[in-house]
Amino acid sequence: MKFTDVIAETIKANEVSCVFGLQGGAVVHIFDSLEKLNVPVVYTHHESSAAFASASNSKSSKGLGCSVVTTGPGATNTITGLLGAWQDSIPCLFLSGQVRSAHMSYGRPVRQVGAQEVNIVDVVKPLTKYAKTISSADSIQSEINKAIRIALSGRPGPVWLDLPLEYQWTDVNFDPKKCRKIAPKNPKPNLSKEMIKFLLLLEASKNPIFVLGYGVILSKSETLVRDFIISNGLRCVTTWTAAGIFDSENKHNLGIIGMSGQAGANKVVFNTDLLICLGSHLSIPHTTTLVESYAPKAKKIFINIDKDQLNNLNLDSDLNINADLSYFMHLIKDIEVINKNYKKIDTFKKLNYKSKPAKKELVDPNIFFNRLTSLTTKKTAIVVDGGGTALYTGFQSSSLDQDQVIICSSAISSMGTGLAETIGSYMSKNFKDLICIIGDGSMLMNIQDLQSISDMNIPVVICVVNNNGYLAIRHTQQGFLDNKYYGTHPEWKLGIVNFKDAAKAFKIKYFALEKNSDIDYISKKVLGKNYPIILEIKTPEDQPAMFKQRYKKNKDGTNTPLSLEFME
Ligand SMILES: Cc1ncc(C[n+]2csc(CCOP(=O)(O)OP(=O)(O)O)c2C)c(N)n1
Ligand SMILES: [Mg+2]
Repeated sequence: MKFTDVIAETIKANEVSCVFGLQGGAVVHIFDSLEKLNVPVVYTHHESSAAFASASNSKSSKGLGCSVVTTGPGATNTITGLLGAWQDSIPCLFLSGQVRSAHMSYGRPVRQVGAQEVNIVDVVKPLTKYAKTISSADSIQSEINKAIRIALSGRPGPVWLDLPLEYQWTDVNFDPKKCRKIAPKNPKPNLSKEMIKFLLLLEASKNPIFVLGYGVILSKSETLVRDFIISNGLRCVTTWTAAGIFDSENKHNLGIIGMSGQAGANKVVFNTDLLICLGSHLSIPHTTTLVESYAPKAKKIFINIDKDQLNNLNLDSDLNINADLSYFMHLIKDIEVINKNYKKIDTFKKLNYKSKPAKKELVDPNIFFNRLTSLTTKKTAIVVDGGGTALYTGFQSSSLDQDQVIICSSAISSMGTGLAETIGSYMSKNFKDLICIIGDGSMLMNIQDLQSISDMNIPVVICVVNNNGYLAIRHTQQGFLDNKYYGTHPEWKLGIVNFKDAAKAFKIKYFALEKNSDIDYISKKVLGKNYPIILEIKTPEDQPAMFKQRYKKNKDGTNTPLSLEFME
């Protein structure tokens, strides 16, 4: 069988719901084989979009993501998306076309040999679990199987295979038995010692709080975790992207923690005597840099599949359990937890949302987004772009139903991810409706993705928060640089497009929301449609986030950061 047909057969056998990529001389054979086999392929207008879309597709389909890109700049254009997949632990297979082996610079003291050639494997190695240039055509089946197994096993993450051109049309042996769906391989360690300590800590705690991280979703343990917490009358908080595990309104769920999280949920963490972190290592964006004083009254337990991560926690830990979370949950699922009291802690939940329009004449993005998301159907994916207001509003104001997903490349928090992530999530076919929230500045960073959204007629409401440029950065310039808004405002050398004109250029329907009193009417008008809509939200140029970490002003003019207990 042709080498690239083996690749296509393996991608199909692994139930990849869509491949994202962009053409080039070094990948035409791969795309041809995929198309021949009717594997869904979306051709994006930038390789960075292909990478973001494939990671989002993996998150939304709970399966393997896949990108195909050409040699040289095609490959390097994926790096930010690759970094996102690496840091968010998303299993993605990246395939790059390469020049012929004889024209590769690898191992030679030169910068380039072949046309548009780069030794991509050395570039991506630090951001992948496995990266290899194929060096014999016949090894393709075993290499691709190995790469997929590594991507899915342990703490998931991206893998990369680089495919020299001359192999791509070679005929290779094909064994249908070897071309199959690869299952992750995770050990089931003996945890008897750890379990005793876990049970003692749990028993001694008056008000244990479970912190649900993205590992709960990656290990497909949502139901086990939910059932355990509900049946034992326990309470949890979630990290940003784990927010869809419970309804926002569910009494067992006390909200989203972290710097762009909610005030009440953060207060919960500071008032418990035990934190049980499931699939979260409590990264700095969740704790702030004040790690020594984070949740000082609480003993801390971390259950994580990644041993290296457990050995490099930012916080002091009382118990580390190195295991696959679904295995751990099976071990504890029949335990009965008694005598817990959440009377005081439950009162903090009401601090999670405050609706107070900052300026009457324009729209408060928090009131808008809370209302819009509360009107959505169950099968909605909420895509939160990584820049500025979108990030804060998306997490602080979303009203979520259980099993809705919040898609966000939260670890990299990169501007301009949202549109591509919308495309990736849509192609999972798991969501009927999509909402994307994105800043005006971030939208311009990857505006080419509107062409794909328009061509594919994706049923998404793209909520563009217009505050005339980069508000998040203006806040910093205001505080530290005497209001000199270089590069963050149209009067300071940062132009912003007219979104109504842009929508027209991409043949997408456009609405504007200009005042709070229209929120209900416009929200109902844009939801539930079977085509894309750009909804421009006109917000004040100085709209503050609903909650922020606070700083204490010192007499000498310096600021001291306060812990998230005092977020407001
Ligand atoms: C790729 C990338 N470059 C730079 C930044 C730094 N950054 C964070 S927020 C922001 C401004 C985002 O502007 P916009 O999308 O309009 O959101 P706003 O802050 O105005 O709400 C910038 C430049 C980033 N997060 N990602
Ligand atoms: Mg902006």
